[in-house]
Amino acid sequence: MEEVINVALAGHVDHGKSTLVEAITGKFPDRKEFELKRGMTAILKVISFEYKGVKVNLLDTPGHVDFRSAVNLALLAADGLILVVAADEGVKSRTEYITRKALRLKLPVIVAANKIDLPAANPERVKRQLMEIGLHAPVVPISAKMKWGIEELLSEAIAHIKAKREKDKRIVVLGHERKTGIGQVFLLSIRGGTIREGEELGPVKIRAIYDLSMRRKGEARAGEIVYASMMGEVAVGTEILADGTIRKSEIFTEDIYPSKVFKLSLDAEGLQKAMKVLEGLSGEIHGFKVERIDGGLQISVLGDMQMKYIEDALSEAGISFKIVSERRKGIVTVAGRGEAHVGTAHVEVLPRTVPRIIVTRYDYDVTMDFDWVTASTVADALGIEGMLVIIHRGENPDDLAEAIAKAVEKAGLMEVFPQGNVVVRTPKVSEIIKLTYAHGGQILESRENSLWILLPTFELDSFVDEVYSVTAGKVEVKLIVPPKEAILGIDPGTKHVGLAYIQGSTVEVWHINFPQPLTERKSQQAMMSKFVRELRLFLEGKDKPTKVFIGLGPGLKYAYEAVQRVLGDSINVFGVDETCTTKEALYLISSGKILAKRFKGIVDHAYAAVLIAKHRQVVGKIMRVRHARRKLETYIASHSLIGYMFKRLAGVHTLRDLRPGTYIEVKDPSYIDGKVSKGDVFIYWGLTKNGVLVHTLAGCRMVLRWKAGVHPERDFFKAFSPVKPRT
Ligand SMILES: Nc1nc2c(ncn2[C@@H]2O[C@H](COP(=O)(O)OP(=O)(O)OP(=O)(O)O)[C@@H](O)[C@H]2O)c(=O)[nH]1
Ligand SMILES: [Mg+2]
Repeated sequence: MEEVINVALAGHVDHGKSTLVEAITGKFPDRKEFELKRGMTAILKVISFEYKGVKVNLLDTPGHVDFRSAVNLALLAADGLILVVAADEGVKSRTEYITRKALRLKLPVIVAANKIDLPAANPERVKRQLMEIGLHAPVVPISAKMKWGIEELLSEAIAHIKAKREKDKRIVVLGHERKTGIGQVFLLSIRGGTIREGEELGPVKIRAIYDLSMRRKGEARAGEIVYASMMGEVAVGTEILADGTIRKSEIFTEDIYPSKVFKLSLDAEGLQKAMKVLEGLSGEIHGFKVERIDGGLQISVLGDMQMKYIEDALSEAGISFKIVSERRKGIVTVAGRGEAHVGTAHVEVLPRTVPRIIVTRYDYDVTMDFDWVTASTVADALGIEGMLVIIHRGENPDDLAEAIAKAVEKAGLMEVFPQGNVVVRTPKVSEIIKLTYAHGGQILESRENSLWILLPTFELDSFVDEVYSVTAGKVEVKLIVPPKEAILGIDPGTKHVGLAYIQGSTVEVWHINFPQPLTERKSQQAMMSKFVRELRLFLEGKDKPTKVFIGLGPGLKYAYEAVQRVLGDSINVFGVDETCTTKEALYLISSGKILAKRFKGIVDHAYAAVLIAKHRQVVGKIMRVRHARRKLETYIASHSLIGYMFKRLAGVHTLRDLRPGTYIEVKDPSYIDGKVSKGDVFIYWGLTKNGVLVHTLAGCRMVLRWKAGVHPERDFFKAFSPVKPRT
């Protein structure tokens, strides 16, 4: 049989993937009206051609973020990737996203630096930018439009991308569509094993197999992508394994949670038709959800562009509808724009629709957009994702945290819906599958009589109720608490690096001192060896971390490199910006709450890592966050690993006795203007004209204002009690 290789084409929107397909095969792949109208690919397409005796399946993917699930799918079915980067624009957010995924999957990558016919094209810069994010791959300068460099690109691809045939049977469901005269067919990528007509594959049975030109064939082997008509249903993104079990591939489901909800009003007839259309669409675009509501439909989508696709499809089917409301959900973004100056810091936050925070730091030597780095304590505490934080200036982490919180508050934002895991064991599996989809859930794995399901937590209650009712109680339902992950936190300086290893409720920290700064050219290699050696030592005998959080410090790129050298490049690395965590960690350590092996150069990001790990359990609902800063501090205080304990400090009854730096606990919040609660603890620094200057335990400086009529001297000890940490 001839050799088949599957090559995914992916990259940022408009960087020229589809034009490249045309340059290679002579056929422009976009066909849908939506696609042609907007010049944008929306659905995954497989285009086959022969090159030097090898059959190549090209998987053209959309670049727009709302259709990202198609990229995830293509990577699942690919032996390698041609990463298309417009050389005039360089590496953009989607380029980095795809690069990260490909590195994780260890896919061979060839970079097509496209549009070199444009004067601004700079393929060298593309190469450099990709190297900075860890991709060392051949870069072939091309112009898809002028058909330059196509031959070079193909021979490079054939040389590097080899057919990967898995031993065990594995079939990935890439999509489904209707074909005239046949009905529904599924697009299947056979990654391992062989399938034959008449065969039962888990929940489905294969009726007929067709090649991509719809020619009937009796069987399909590993490496092929074919259509199949089947009895039964199986969702896009599902993998079917040798023993008939099915699972939702993690790489397909991750990061495609709906973020926006539209309500449509429709009449009864329109509603029937719309449901049919939407069912069909689930084979083309993924990640959206539909629910019937009073008077119409509620559609959750990944973003506006996906909604446009749905609207177009409904209109084309002659269905009239009206959008009556739209709101954000799930992945949340900052609604507006906020800017704040605090002390040394000047930050800006901007809305962003991708589910991550991008932190750009102009004042460090690392100036790329940290698309691969993504988290911040601030965002965790407030449950915001999808904001862009631009730090223009700010050496002091406290100032930065305060400024970010202020800017976020100005911008107005919402909270996140988390997901929960459930295992349901019952013979009535198909009923449960229906229920799962009706509740916006996903099947992660299914085995005989049990299903492992991922559900939005706010659906859990009603889901479980309905599970009991459809199974008449003959069911076992288990909620799963995610395993205790091991997390590595790194605070990357250039002369001192802090390390934290967190697993469950134990935290261990370590500190590396470099005799010469990491930035010093001459000694860099020796310092890096020291870094790698000590990191290895630190991790010895521990479980391998599943996530690494690196602070956005000046030594970031060295830390990243050391992590890759010790843990490999498939590890998930996140960046944490510097917030109120230093003092927090110091506090925990000084009160013996963290097992410190050495004290100097304490690991501030350890704490951020703890918060971020916890974030996944945060329960939230749509709301505007008011008092962002206070919320942040409360969050930090209430989510601290062990919690703060204070007891009364005896012998302090007058302001003269109250030394700056003393902890004070709010006794009666009614004296204070603003939202503090009884029991909140601050660090006292003095009185201001109309309030009390304090630091929060998280290290943020603030003034607690008195309510009108309060007499500071007389009322201070009615409002606060001096306390000291209980050790
Ligand atoms: N000058 C120049 N323009 C190009 C080249 N390749 C593509 N383009 C143009 O870039 C635009 C986008 O091209 P597409 O091929 O649709 O880009 P895409 O990456 O498939 O876009 P999405 O599918 O939406 O992500 C079109 O206007 C193309 O004509 C090139 O080599 N040179
Ligand atoms: Mg395209």
